[in-house]
Amino acid sequence: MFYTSQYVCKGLRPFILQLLVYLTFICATPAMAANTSGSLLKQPATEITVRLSNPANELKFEPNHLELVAGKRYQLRLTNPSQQKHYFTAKDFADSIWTQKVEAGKVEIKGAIHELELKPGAEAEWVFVTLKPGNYGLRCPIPGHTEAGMTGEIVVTN
Ligand SMILES: [Cu+2]
Repeated sequence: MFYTSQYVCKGLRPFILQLLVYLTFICATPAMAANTSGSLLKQPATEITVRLSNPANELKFEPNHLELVAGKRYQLRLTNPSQQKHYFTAKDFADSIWTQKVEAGKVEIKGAIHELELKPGAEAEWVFVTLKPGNYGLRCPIPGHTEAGMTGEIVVTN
């Protein structure tokens, strides 16, 4: 009887060790993920300003080429110094990032954002963390604006 239980214990030991390793792995993974996203959110944001058109009402983004790095936090300030409304539309880009918030006036919007419309003189701040490297298109979809060159490119590198 004594020998039997000792034998069982010896046989179980590697299994228990394996189970412990497995459980540690399961427990560590969500904790590590939470830590990673926490530190991504805490890093200082790089500020970038993009103007939608200009006081001369030219149909373009200034600048129209953005180079970002994946895994970094950005504060994208959008302004519209022209006399008509414009859109900042970069749907694939918006799908590839994690939006922390958009601030416009006294309103702070949380959650996924796909497109921003800026009325003449408006300003908005989009705070996000880039996740997926890629080349993403930017445009203003108001009829005639994309065609006139109100387009741009957002490049996210590793
Ligand atoms: Cu426009």
